[in-house]
Amino acid sequence: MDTSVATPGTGSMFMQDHLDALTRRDPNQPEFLQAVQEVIVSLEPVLERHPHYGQQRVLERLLEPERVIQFRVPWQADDGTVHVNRGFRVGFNSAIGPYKGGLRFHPSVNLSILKFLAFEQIFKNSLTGQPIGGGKGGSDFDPRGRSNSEVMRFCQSFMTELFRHVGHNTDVPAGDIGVGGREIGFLFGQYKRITNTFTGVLTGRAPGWGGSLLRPEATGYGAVYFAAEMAETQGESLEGKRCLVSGSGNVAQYACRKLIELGATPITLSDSSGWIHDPEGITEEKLQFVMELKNERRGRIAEYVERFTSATWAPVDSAADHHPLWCVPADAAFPSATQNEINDSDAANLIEGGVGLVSEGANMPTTPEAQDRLVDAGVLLGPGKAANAGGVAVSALEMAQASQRLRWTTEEVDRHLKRIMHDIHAVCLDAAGSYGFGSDYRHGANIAGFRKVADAMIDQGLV
Ligand code: NDP
Ligand code: 2IT
Repeated sequence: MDTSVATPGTGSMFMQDHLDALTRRDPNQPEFLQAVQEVIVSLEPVLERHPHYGQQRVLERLLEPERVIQFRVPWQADDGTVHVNRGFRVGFNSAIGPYKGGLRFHPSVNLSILKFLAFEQIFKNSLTGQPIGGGKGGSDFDPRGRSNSEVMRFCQSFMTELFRHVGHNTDVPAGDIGVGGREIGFLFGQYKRITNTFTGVLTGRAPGWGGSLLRPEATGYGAVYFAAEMAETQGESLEGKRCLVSGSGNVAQYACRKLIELGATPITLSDSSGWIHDPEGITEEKLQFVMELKNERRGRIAEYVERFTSATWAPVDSAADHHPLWCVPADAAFPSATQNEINDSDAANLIEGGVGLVSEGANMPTTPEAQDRLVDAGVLLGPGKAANAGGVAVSALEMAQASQRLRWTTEEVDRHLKRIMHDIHAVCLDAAGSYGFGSDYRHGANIAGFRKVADAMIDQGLV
């Protein structure tokens, strides 16, 4: 199907043409279309001011992944039963570096979700200022309730196909939902065995075998550093702020830790079964319990209230039009679970509850309508592409350390992370301001991320 648009040009009609063409081509990829729409609305003034982007059809080229790999992942459970899952890797854009982005293991994984994540990763990685392209991958495998041996066999089978498509100079995966240190270990072991090489092909490795210190912490810490930067524009800090955090995995845990360190008070956490509210605050001691519960015992957040009686737990009603976590009165919110977890009703509840700042630890956690509502109400909204870029930024630092065969100290990595988050914040505001979007971080992130990649694509010709 020819999906090219009539004449390269600019304007809302031109942007709508792009979306219509994309919708005709991929009608069953709602998450991908949503992610593209969010970016496209920012680019109109950019294409107007720089007509060569249109003449070179940069947008059409950018919207099509360079490559999409799908493969079968057969594996055997402990009880002897045979299972078959789908594996994917999307290499979306390599204009500024090797594909870089996480692997997600979750039953909901499909091509639409991975294309949205890989597409966003292009802009996020560009914003970090590091030489990394955009990619993402994963599987519809559900690690929940599976033994370590089952997870190992699954990871080995997954890598037995993936190995031929990745490499430290080609494509460097890392973790995302359902993929943490345990899975990275199993994946790395199999890659090393098959290829007879010990390289920096995956990030998020343990510090004892090539990982960077502070990589596990980086996404959550970075989202809080970004929030602190946003607060500072109002002459404020995070100290004393009551904070809503969703999720209870990697990003949520380390967002909580940094909030506590900075004198703020996280008061909620969640998982896909329910959520907890601890009005007395989640302290470092309580967080240690959550980390042991989620990372070692792989239990449910409901257990929190058995241990800490100051808190309440409630189940999630997936049919409800809002999530009660976002109704709790607070000053700031850190959505750190999954995409579209804040809808328009949730946004109204956040505003009603006094939230003045939202820093997106998750990828695309806020629906477009909810984003508009928040921004229109004057809430500072740090988009995931910018606010959660700390994770991939420290992954790129891990790549640098692997190339140097050196390990930096925690302090050194943290200094880089803080500087990178500071720079991303500044670049977003600068780009938003220069293209007429005031201080709207969403447009700033899209524009600054886009320009660097677009220029690189033009420099490298039609490839
Ligand atoms: P984890 O697997 O460590 O934790 C995910 C958490 O979110 C769990 O509490 C999980 O609950 C919950 N969750 C996942 N899917 C859903 C769902 N469909 N509905 C409700 N709750 C859900 O993942 P991470 O913390 O690494 O990732 C969280 C978010 O942050 C994702 O959007 C990811 O893309 C993003 N991100 C992660 C980075 C990283 O470095 N890890 C970097 C940048 C962004 P349950 O256990 O019940 O499934
Ligand atoms: O969404 C993300 O940025 C990640 N899951 C981390 C990617 C990485 O390569 O560290």
